[in-house]
Amino acid sequence: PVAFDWKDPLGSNNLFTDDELAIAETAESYCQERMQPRVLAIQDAYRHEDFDKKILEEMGELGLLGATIQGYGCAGVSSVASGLITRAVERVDSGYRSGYSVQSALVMGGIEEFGTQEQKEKFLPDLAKGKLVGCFGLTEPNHGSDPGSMETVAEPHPSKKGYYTLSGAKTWITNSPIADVLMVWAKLGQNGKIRGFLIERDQCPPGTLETPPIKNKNGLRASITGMIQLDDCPVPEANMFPDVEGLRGPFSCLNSARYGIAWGTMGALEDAIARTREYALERKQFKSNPIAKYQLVQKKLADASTDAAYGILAATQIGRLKDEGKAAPEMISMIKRQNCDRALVNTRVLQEVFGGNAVSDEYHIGRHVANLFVTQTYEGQSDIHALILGRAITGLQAFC
Ligand code: TGC
Ligand code: FAD
Repeated sequence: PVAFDWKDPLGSNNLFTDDELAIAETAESYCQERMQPRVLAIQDAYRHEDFDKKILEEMGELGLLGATIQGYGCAGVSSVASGLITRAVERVDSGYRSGYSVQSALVMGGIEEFGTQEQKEKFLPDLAKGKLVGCFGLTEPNHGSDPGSMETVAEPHPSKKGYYTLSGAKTWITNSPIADVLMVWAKLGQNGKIRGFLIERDQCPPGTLETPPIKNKNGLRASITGMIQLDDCPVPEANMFPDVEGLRGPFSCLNSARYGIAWGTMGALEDAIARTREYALERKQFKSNPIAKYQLVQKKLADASTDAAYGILAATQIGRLKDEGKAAPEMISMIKRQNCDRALVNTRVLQEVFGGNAVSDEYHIGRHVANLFVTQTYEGQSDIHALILGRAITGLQAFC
């Protein structure tokens, strides 16, 4: 009989091409050999909320940033290969995956899809190298799940021809305190249509752009998060996306990022499974039995492995459809919601296997649980994705 591999329960590796497996190997080696020795550093990052910007440069050197983009120094790989990279990064920490996703899927992906030729040539090569850091500003203090009600406004500049001024506030923005290029979505004062702008920090006059960090988070602490405060910030019209208006712009960027999260969360869950298995085999209670021998512990591992294996198969399927232009946004909502929910529920249950040690961050399981709560919340909270699916199933809108 074929041997069962607990690390790949449903044999998903058989679905990947040789190129995809080679890219996964590069990403896993980087993450395990160069990130993993920094585990204590990661815990330092987690304890001290310190994001190591150099990680983006290192990923850039390996060609992992914006990897699906053709040209501009990007690797031009399949969506499944990019999913495998994302899974490798989040196996280490969701915060690093967050920094990587924002750079690759939201910022680079958005510029590739909606940018002018000049914008692509100006920004993509340095974003691909990690020399420029990007962020994506959609959420506002009063408008999270409902970004269509945003208040940030772009008005024609009163004195500078060919310029807009942007005013308003974005919050909970990954990478904003360290971003060089800020993709901000704002409503045009003239007609209320949402447009995308690329703000260059070094071009902003003093006092027009502030990006204070949001400190004391209880999840995603290895990622840097902040606000974007705009006070009549001048932005050239040449930095506006020319042809896309309305929510289709930001939501198209989100399709790729949500797809990536569906992969990434499976990496975090797989790491939680591996750590729990190892702990349960070593920890003995009652007549020197490893706790892994007990049925209730085995069921927790069986449930988690099943959800991880199913989640990877679903993400692979959507990746293939995406490259063929056959992935509906609702399919992405389905895997984003399911994989984030199952990763969170299972890691929370696996946490129990560690007993009191689960409370120590040195066992990593609590870090994954706290991080995975955030993944279930951003890029559309799970209940919002349920409503997106409910609307597609019934034809009835339940948001308001
Ligand atoms: P709705 O009427 O549904 O749509 C408005 C327009 O947008 C189009 N559209 C899409 N286009 C492409 N892809 C999609 N997935 C799309 N979804 C909608 C739609 O066709 C329509 O176009 P048009 O041309 O007819 O105007 O808009 P609504 O206001 O009713 O939306 C409701 C809802 C709930 C679906 C939506 O607002 C939503 O998804 N809310 C969740 C908000 C969200 O996801 N925010 C994410 C912020 S970014 C972030 O969290 C980054 S974290 C990254 C990290 O750190 O890893
Ligand atoms: P709310 O919209 O206030 O929702 C609160 C609760 O109410 C949720 O459970 C929601 O599901 C529920 N709810 C809302 N409306 C309905 C309804 N109609 N029916 C049923 N339930 C409803 N945003 C960015 O733009 N860029 C980023 O880079 C970014 N990074 C982030 C990083 C972190 C660490 C975090 C925590 C958030 C980040 N976000 C970012 C913001 C994130 O996308 C929002 O937090 C998310 O979209 C939810 O919005 P909200 O927090 O305003 O919650």
